[in-house]
Amino acid sequence: MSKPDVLQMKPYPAWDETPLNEAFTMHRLFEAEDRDTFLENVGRKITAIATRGETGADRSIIEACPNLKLISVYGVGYDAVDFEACREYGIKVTNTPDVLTKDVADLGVAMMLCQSRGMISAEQWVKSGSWASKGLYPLMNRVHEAKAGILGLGRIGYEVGKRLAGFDMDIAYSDVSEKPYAPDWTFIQDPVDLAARSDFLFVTLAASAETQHIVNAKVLKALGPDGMVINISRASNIDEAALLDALELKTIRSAALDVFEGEPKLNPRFLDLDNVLLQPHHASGTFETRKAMGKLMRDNLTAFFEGKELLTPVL
Ligand code: 8YV
Repeated sequence: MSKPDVLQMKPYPAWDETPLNEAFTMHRLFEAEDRDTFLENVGRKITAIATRGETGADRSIIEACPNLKLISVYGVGYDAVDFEACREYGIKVTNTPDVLTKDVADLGVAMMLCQSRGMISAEQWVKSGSWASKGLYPLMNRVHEAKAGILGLGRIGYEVGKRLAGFDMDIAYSDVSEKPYAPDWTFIQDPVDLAARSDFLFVTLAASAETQHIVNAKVLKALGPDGMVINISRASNIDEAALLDALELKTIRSAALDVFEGEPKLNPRFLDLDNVLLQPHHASGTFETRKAMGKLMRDNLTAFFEGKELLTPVL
């Protein structure tokens, strides 16, 4: 029996590539010399796409595959998938929720601690000999008992909050509505008001057209010169130009960022800053989680080809 044809947008680790190639005929778009010719040749055969969170599938890809029925995303975020085109052509979309939640929360909290206590430059202080020549490292900022704001109390935001509670932080959150599962945390709907009472502002919202630049110049002004912003969601949730201005002018204290507009290329202004912690979009990047994400993405593909119910549909 011939194997189903799947369009693969980007590479996966070997432990995913092997079972994918065993079960399906994978058409590797990222290896194509000429993307248009490649799609012209295989487009009609394709009924499913395997993609990654930050890669998604845009309208041009969707329209190049007229028999497409499913887009299976390796990632919880599906903002890079053109939902309008999917609705128009009746295409289903799945993602990989839950399996990555705790890793993303772990990294967000680690970024807060690392940046607030200046751990990266403290290591430089040791390695460069400054400890011996100049003495004690400059004092940094306390985390425990500080005020934390969580913008978006979904799965990841909630796990961030649970961890922050362990540091006796005073936790507030903003979302479209008050969450019954967070009775001990203060609900503040307006992001500006949330930022105004926060020392640490976590951005944990699922990105969409509605959340675009939700952290804008006004929010950053409210966060103020003692505030830090931590973004483990998507770059589009923050007005990056306003953030760069705030960091350069030190109208906020610092930022810890795992995501960037146009990543993996960064706005060069970030590279000159001494008040940022820059991470390469790896919040879900542990062996355990990536293996679970790969399996869930494959299981959705298998369910689809076997005519079974999709495990984690988002459309
Ligand atoms: C990426 C992500 O999918 O979950 C998401 O939405 O962006 C990430 O987990 C990951 O970097 C693999 O490409």
